[in-house]
Amino acid sequence: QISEAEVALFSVSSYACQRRTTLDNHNSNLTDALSLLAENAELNNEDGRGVAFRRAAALMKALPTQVISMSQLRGLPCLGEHSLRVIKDVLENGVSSEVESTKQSKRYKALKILTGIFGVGAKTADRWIREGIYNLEQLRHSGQTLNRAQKSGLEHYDDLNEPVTKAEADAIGEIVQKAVDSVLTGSQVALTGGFRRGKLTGHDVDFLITHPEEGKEVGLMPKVVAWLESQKTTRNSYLESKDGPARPASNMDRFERCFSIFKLTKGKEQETASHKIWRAVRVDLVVSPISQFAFAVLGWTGSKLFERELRRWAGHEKNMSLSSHALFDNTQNKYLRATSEEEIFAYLGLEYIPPSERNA
Ligand code: TTP
Ligand code: MN
Ligand code: MN
Ligand code: MN
Repeated sequence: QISEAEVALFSVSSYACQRRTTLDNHNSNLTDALSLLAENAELNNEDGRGVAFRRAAALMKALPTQVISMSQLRGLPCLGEHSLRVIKDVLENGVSSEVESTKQSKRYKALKILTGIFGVGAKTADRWIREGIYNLEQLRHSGQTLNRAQKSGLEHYDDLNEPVTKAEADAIGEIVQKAVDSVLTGSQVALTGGFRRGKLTGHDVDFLITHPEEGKEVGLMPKVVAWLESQKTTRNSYLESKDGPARPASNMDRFERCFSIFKLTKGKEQETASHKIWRAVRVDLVVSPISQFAFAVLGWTGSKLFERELRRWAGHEKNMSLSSHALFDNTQNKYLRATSEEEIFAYLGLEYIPPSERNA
């Protein structure tokens, strides 16, 4: 038994954007459990619960050592009654009974499988489950009408559920750069998302595209997509996109964006038993005007929780509104211009946190 005086105590900010969260996680047994419950809540459209579990998981990720005793958690923020119960279960029994029963549940398994299809969200999956569809086989034989993206997602299901490696992300980056160079000289491509935070694998590859001359980026996305589509005969090509190339974006933000699937030629060493010489990879492309570029880079680098916490900090602590386009100061009633992420953190009164420490 370890006495209370011997256990390490932690002092941690309640805002993830005030913490340095690297990929070096000392409590993955706890964060895996909390993340699974967060995911389950999100899959069931229980957003409040999802955020609560995400915040608890993010707090545990930020702790500098492994937690071995509940007494170490005293006074820590972000840990609600439910999260504490899950943590206690894992510390005492090695696993959380709630996590184990969730993992085994027919509904959770079906939601995971169905939302694993590109273009299928929690609402569609729920509707299918209510119609008795629990897996891909049942979906294929159900006569459900699938849109183009979903058809493509089903066709490339295994590829798209296999993690993307950094090497593959770099290869995709070269293709995107080539496409962008071909349609508008001087355009710039920046890697965002998890790979910018130093992750070694991802579920997709995220890129932000801009041009140093304001306005030149208008209409760039459809041109880039057309170029990629024209490469159908070459070894690397573009397969399908979810949002039409030039369609106005959803309510998330107003950038031209394209959630797409690329066909990436495999290196010799990666060729599989199936002798397929290419694999499908999810790629997100976003175009931003140069005046908004710093905000877009910050907004698309993530993690999702880090972004959420930045916006919460801005609103609650600074009376400012932060988006992937701009920062508005409600007190001064004006937009604050920035050309770097460092400037945005400074406006927010936050110590600069580099991408590799935004893995909340
Ligand atoms: P994701 O690509 O979903 O996540 P990720 O790159 O952190 O992790 P993964 O390895 O699983 O791909 O999103 C990256 C960032 O993009 C995320 O922090 C928030 C932002 N984002 C938006 O701003 N709008 C959107 O519609 C989406 C999907 C993401
Ligand atoms: Mn460490
Ligand atoms: Mn990503
Ligand atoms: Mn993405």
